[in-house]
This record gives sequence, structure tokens and C-alpha cells, in this order.
Amino acid sequence: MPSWKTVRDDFPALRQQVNGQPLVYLDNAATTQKPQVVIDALSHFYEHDNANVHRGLHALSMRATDDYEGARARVAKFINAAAPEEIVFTRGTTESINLVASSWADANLKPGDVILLTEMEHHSNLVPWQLAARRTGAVLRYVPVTGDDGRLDLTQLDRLLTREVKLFAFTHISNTLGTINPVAELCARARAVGAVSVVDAAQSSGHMPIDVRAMGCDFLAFSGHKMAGVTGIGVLYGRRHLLDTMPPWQGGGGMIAHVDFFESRWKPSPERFEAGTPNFADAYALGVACDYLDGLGREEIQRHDAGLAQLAYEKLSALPKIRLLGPPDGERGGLVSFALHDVHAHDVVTLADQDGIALRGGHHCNQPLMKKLGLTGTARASFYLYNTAAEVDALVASLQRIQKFFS
Ligand code: 7TS
Repeated sequence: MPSWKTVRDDFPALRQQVNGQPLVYLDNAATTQKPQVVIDALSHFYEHDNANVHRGLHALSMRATDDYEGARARVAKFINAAAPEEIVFTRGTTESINLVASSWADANLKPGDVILLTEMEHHSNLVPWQLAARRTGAVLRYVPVTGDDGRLDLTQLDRLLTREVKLFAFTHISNTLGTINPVAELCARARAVGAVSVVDAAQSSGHMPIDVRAMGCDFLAFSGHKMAGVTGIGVLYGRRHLLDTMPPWQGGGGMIAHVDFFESRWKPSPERFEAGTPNFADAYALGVACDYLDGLGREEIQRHDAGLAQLAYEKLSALPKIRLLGPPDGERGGLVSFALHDVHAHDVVTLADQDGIALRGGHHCNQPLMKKLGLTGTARASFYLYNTAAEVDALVASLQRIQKFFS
């Protein structure tokens, strides 16, 4: 069992004051802070091992290649992939999903095919499919969200998940509602109609155990910066047989087996999808972030984050004139979204900042969901392994001051 008090000391950015108050960082769904070991790993790489990968026969290049490929193997283990070749490094979740939407979708979809999404998708798991639909003639369908309790209406699946559905893409944890979706069940349902499944794990990868084989997903996407890793590195997991039959989506150095003036042949995955100099330094630091999270234990992290979110949900429920989103109990990851009746979400965030509290306010890249719920935006508190129950109290006290100010 980690000592959550000393875990906080691992994060130098938390040792500061904002507007004269100790920083209460509750914007972890946007990006998390980085532990010293990850910051040090990045410096270490640049101070000792920096050289381009996969091409040099000199010592530094070989070391950098070992660091990069070691990180790939580490990430494979982190999500229980069958092989490191199933891990493609990208810039983040958005790029991972765009890769599938460009490569797999363009090669496999035809007019009349259906891409099934859900109403709670982040724009990153929605717009790439709109673009793919426009290119291929496929059409979009959506699994509805039940309402403020933020669950997927699975009673509609029989009607929606027909044989025309070729791909079902959905989020593991909603970044606005906090809902944890039953991914294994959804992947199995997709497979039963011959559709491939794409899981957006941006909000889950650093917060709970991820086992792609137990989930039964075909693709899974996540970002390093949301899981104590650095910015600019992310992951696309894909089943090997799928990746190896997909065409490249970008051309350049590193992804080719042979190039002639008029045609080229590609390497297998993962190189096929990593044209140009890859982001090897940040990948190395991501491997260190995986070690850090596993050192604490991801089940413990999940219990901690969900516990704080539940506490926040209960304490916020006791405030007057507040509307809370997402499941009231269980099935919730580490975040809570809320709207104060008489205060715009941006005002909530600006005034909370005066108390040193970092929240996010707005539509959270979930515009269609906001519209459906009749909201222009919400304020959101999202928790991570360094947050405390005292910070939940600080949030509640700040909201009470804000409500008083506007009354
Ligand atoms: N999918 C989900 C569920 C997300 O929450 C986000 C980012 C993304 C995809 C995109 O990740 P990126 O790393 O490629 O940008 N979500 C948020 C958020 O909730 N606040 O800021 C970014």
C-alpha cells in the first residue's frame, strides 16, 4: 500500500503556491504532473544516450535504440500486449485514433458500412471517424447516453450493432462524465458481429490496470502525458495481424523495406507506422512512467482516485443549486463534472484559481454531449495519485465562496 503522503513529494510542480495559496491541482484529466524520476529520465537520456535510433552502428545510437525498444517492450507489458510489435508510438491518443481512421478505415470501409460510436466520445474519437466516413462513404451511428447519470444505454445495442457495423469505437472512461464503460463486454459484442473494436484509453491508462487481452480489443489508444509521462508521446496498440495488413499512413525514412524511384515496400509493424525520426526520448521517459505507476500499483491508484471522486461527488451533492454529471455510485473513474446553476463554468474556474485550485471549465471537447444534456459547459475536478481528501475540502470551500459571491 503506497504512502500517498510521500507520493506527493515525488512531484516537484506541486510544491508551489498559486495566488498565494498552496496549489491544488485538479486538472489531471487534461494532463498530469510528472514525478521527479520521469523528469530525471529525460535529462539522463539527453545527457548520456542521445543519438538517432535504428540507423547508427556507434555506441550512442545503439544505446538510444535499446532505450527506445526497451520502452516499447515496457509499454507492451504495461497493457499485457502479446508482443512489443503490437505497440506503435505516436504523439498521443489523437494521433493513434487518426492512424486507425486513416489506415484501417480507408482500406476496409465502403459506402453503406457503419462506424458505431457513443454519444460520450471526446472529439478525438469522433472527428477522425467523421473524416473517414466522408472519405469512404461509411455512415456514423451513436450509442445514446442515458442522461445526467452518464451511462451508455446498452438496451440499444441490439438495434445499433448490426452486421453493417464494421468498427465500434468507444471510450474506456469518459473525460466529462467519469463513467467507466464495460469495455470487455463492448469488445465482445463488436466481435460477435465481425466489427473491430477501438478503445480510447486516454483517461484510463494511468489510472487503472489495463489488460488488452482480457479486454479483447483490437485497437487501444492512449497518451503519455495523462499518466505521469511527458508530452508528445502516445501509444497505439493493435493486434499484430491487423497492423500487418494495414497500409502505412505516412511515408518516409524508417518505415520502408526497400525504395525504388517508382515504388516501395514497407516494413512490418511497428516500423511501418513510424515514418521519420521517432520521439525516442519521450518514449524512454514513458517507459519510466510505467515503472513508476506499477511501483505504486495500478489497482491502488484506481482505488485512490475513484475514492476521491466519490468523496467529491458526495460533498458536492450537498451544495445547493448544483447539477452533477456521471454515475452517482460505482462505475466512476477519478473525476467529477458539475454545473452551478447561476455561475458560468469559466467563472467557476477563474474564481477557484484565486484560491489556488486548478479546474477545467467548458465543453471538454464533448460538444455534442453537452448539447444533448442542454449544457454549454461544466466545471470539472479530476484527481490523481497525489491528490488528497483535504484538497476535496478545499474545493468545496472554494465553491461555497463562489456561490456566496454570486448570490
Ligand atoms: N480521448 C479522451 C477520452 C480524452 O480525454 C482526451 C483528452 C483525448 C482523447 C485526447 O488526448 P490527446 O492527448 O491526444 O490530446 N482530454 C482532455 C481533457 O479532458 N481535457 O484536456 C484534454
